[in-house]
Amino acid sequence: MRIFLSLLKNTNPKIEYYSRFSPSPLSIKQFLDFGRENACEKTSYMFLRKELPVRLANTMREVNLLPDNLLSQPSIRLVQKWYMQSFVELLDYENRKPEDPHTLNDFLEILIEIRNRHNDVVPTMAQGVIEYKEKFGFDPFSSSNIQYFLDRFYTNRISFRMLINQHTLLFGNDTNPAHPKHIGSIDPTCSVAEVVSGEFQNFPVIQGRKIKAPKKPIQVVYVPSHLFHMLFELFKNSMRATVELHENSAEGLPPVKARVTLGKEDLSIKISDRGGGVPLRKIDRLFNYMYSTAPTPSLEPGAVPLAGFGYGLPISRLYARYFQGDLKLYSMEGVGTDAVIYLKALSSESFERLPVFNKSAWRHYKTSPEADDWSNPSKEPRDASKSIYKANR
Ligand code: W6P
Repeated sequence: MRIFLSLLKNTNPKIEYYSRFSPSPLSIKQFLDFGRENACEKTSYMFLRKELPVRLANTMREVNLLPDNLLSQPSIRLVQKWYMQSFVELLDYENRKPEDPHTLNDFLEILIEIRNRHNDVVPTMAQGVIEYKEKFGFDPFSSSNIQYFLDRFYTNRISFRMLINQHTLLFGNDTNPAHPKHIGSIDPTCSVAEVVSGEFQNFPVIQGRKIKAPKKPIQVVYVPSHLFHMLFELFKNSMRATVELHENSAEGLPPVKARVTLGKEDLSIKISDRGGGVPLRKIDRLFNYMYSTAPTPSLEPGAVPLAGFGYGLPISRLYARYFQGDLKLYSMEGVGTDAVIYLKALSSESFERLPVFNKSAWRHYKTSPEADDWSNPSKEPRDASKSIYKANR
């Protein structure tokens, strides 16, 4: 039965073929240069008709390594079906010449269809994790596996949508008249403080409060929607903590402060709150997918969890890491939390950070956890079967 299942999983030779290629990471500078210098639709087409199937196949092979208990959940099956359909649709273009009159337009249309098909991947996967947790409970091993997988899977998705968006924005009809300077989804002079103060002054808690704008504007070549996603999430968390701690205090609410700095390597954005902080032990949980997906009995059948389900922080961190940055929390319990977004200052250094399906990734799923090699706080005698002195393997 087991052999049969694994055969079934890998029957598609095209997935096998494309998954043998590693994705080709692009830097923001490359995205920009390509979009600027009288961008060539044919070149973009020739690149994407190979690169998109490569990225899809890499991630599909990895989905297949998930434990059967998780793979068999209906939501996960549905997501798998979407990926397979999009993959097959792209294969249509393997032999279609860009010179043929309909190729480029058909390709544009199919990209938009694919993007729409995958709109709900994140909440649907979240639903799958809930289904799994309800049936099999929470255990550290599956939690760390799911964490590893979803970080890679969602990064792949971010990158996939980045590629599609660049192509459709540059060559489709949906050019954005509000932002004529933007190259696709990239703002070559993204003013960070403007995104911070401009967008978030409308928050009720922050209105009329200090958002210190830096004297000289700090700019970066970046995707404003990614930056907005991260900042929105951090402000939301800071303000929630602030309001919850100070609800009944006479002094009112302590401000949420933002600070932006530019160094040689890093552009850093710090959001500081006085919301009481989070104990160190609980910080990791804020980024944990399995921990953050609370089973909700009130969810109607077929309905899908929405925002506020706790995927905001881990996915914001993926956005930061996608272009070689990071997102970190520094909290002091009893006081408050500093959240820092790190971005690469130079667009030539912000290469896409992409998951690669290889032996080393495979090993993550297929090797069982070893005994912990750090002491356990419990005073119980340790499990003798795991002792090196019992049996030297
Ligand atoms: C908190 C918890 C948190 C998460 C992320 C960002 C800011 C904050 N503040 O208390």
